[in-house]
Amino acid sequence: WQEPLAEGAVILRRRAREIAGVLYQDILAIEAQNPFAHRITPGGHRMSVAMTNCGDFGWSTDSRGYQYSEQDNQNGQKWPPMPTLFRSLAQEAAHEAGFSRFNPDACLINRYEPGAKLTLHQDKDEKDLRQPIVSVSLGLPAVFQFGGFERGDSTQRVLLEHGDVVVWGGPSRLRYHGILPLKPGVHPLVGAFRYNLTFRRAY
Ligand code: MD5
Ligand code: FE
Repeated sequence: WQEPLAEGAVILRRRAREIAGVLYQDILAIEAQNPFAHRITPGGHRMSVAMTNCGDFGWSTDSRGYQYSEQDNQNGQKWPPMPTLFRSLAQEAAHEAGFSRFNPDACLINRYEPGAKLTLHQDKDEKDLRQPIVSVSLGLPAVFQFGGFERGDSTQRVLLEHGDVVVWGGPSRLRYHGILPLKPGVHPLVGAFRYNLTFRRAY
């Protein structure tokens, strides 16, 4: 069922639950080609979230900054292709939320272990900010922080659980957001992790 969060943002609760097993196998296959890594931010901090990517472009960060690139700067290899099921899920979810022509060229895969968090930030490295972002949560639940258009604005807390899909578009595309430190636990499918797929149109 659909749960509107704010203008342009809608939660499709449990939307990916039935295909979660296949999505997880696809994640493991991507990981085998391009392992999860804790990147170092330009400010010199090691991220608590481990990341990999698939698709034509991947997002990463290093001393030079944040960017999308066709190769992983850690190993010089192209990112693994985006699995067919990833693309169709992202396109269908975007369509259901009213974005009919979404065709992602990048999928960032975040892996959270207990304690891992993502501090409040905006996603604005993509070229066309009219394109939505589709995010898919798997594994352990997390508390998502949904803020306003400035860092200091008050935030709403939303629990995101296994199989939940969120489409972030329109004015909500540029809201500040983050993930509170993950609580320890064990999920029957993925173990002691939360995974989040974020589908983007980088260029
Ligand atoms: C996550 N990931 O759960 C989130 C899901 C990231 C990230 O934030 O940058 O990897 S994507 C949440 C999102 C994206 C774009 C806009 C908004 C939220 N928003 O306006 O709130 O790992
Ligand atoms: Fe983000």
